[in-house]
Amino acid sequence: MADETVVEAAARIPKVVVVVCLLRGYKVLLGRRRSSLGDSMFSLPGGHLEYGESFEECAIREVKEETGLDIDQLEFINVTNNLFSEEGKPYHYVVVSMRAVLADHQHAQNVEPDFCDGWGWYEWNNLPKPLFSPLEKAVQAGFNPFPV
Ligand code: IPR
Ligand code: MG
Repeated sequence: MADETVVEAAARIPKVVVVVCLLRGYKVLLGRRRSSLGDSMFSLPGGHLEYGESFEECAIREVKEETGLDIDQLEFINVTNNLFSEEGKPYHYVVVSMRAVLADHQHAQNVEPDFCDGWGWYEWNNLPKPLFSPLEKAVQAGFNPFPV
């Protein structure tokens, strides 16, 4: 398309992100996004897979960058293909979901306040609204990060 901007063209390239379900009891850690994409919506910690990273490495790095938490013993949950739009702009994300169980003494810090209002623990059966599109879609499809 002749009139397409570089930013618009980049948005049409599918991207891989790794999100992490940090579990404590029957709660999960969510933060309210500060971003042009999914602003004010509740989201799992996570972000873009960098060149050469494993899913585990990406999960550990993103959780550290965003919450200050050190996590290990990560488990792969699933991968979903997400095509959604925000204010009419289409986005295509392949979302890899991982999980890790957190001990009581570990506390999340809001390391990137420009990108997140803060982290909180939410009961899986009483999640806050609105959820960010990929998470909302997964929940609607019956996604449950807790081990059976
Ligand atoms: P980064 O890499 O900045 O943490 O990405 P993000 O959190 O803005 O995006 C990850 C979620 C996808 C689905 C937009
Ligand atoms: Mg992120």
